[in-house]
Amino acid sequence: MYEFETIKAEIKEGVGKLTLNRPESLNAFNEKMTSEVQSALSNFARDENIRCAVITGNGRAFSAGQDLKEVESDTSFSDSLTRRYNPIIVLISRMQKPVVALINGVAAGAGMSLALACDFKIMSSTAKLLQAFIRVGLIPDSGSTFFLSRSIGYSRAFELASLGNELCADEALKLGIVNRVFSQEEFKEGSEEIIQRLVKGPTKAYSLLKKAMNFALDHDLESTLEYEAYLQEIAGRTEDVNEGVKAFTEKRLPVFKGR
Ligand code: T3D
Repeated sequence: MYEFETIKAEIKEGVGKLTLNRPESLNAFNEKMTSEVQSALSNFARDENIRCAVITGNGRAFSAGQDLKEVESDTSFSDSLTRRYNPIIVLISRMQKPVVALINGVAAGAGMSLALACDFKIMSSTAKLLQAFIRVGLIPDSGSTFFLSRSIGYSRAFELASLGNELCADEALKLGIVNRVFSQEEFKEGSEEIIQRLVKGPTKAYSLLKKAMNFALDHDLESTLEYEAYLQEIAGRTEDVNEGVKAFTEKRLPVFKGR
């Protein structure tokens, strides 16, 4: 357990769980919270005992994005994004383990970007996604243009970003923005089952998988084939591969150690 003011960060049985904890403002990001999220995610990235990271919100929201009460007339948005938000998105993308977003409630603006940056997105059936930026005259940031246009294509991404309408969980699932939707009653158990699958998986392979998939998004087939072969060589030398193959021949489930 790390000590923070605006978030909670705990480590339990291989899971690093970060809970955004400003429920009175729907977990909106103030200066302190962006810096604490950066620290917690850096710790999670370094800690080899953590094999899966989870990000969620306390109360009825995941996060309402930038704390609008902290925005002033001379705010430099470029400075704020470069210094505060962008490092968070990069930390998630580079984290050598799966990062799960547990979207317990509304995720708006940069809160939605944060969820989109995660590798696996689990949403409560009552939660909403909202590209709120345009409602206050801003454009999507913190990776929203990148993740949305890639996951659902330009037309739909443009619609969400330009109209700023709320997207319900079922629509988000249908569009492929999130991976699973659970009712409020099933949310804890359903998400725990997926987290447990990831935490007991071959962590090094997950990390290489993230690299390979991200590479494939903006490279041609031949470069991707070459990069896959390079990464597979690394995967093939892990302890977990030995265990996986041994378990197959012994007709049992593998016990991966993440090494
Ligand atoms: O600085 C930079 O780097 C720029 C970066 C920008 C990135 C961004 O994220 S821009 C987008 C910022 N976010 C928004 O525009 C969303 C604003 N919030 C809303 O639109 C609504 O609150 C929701 C649709 C998310 C939820 O609506 P509802 O009706 O369920 O709740 P509410 O009554 O609006 O909010 C409850 C409380 O949370 C309320 O507090 P109060 O007035 O009762 O004391 C409200 O002010 C507060 N709250 C909600 N969102 C924010 C917020 N306080 C500060 N900042 C917020 N973003």
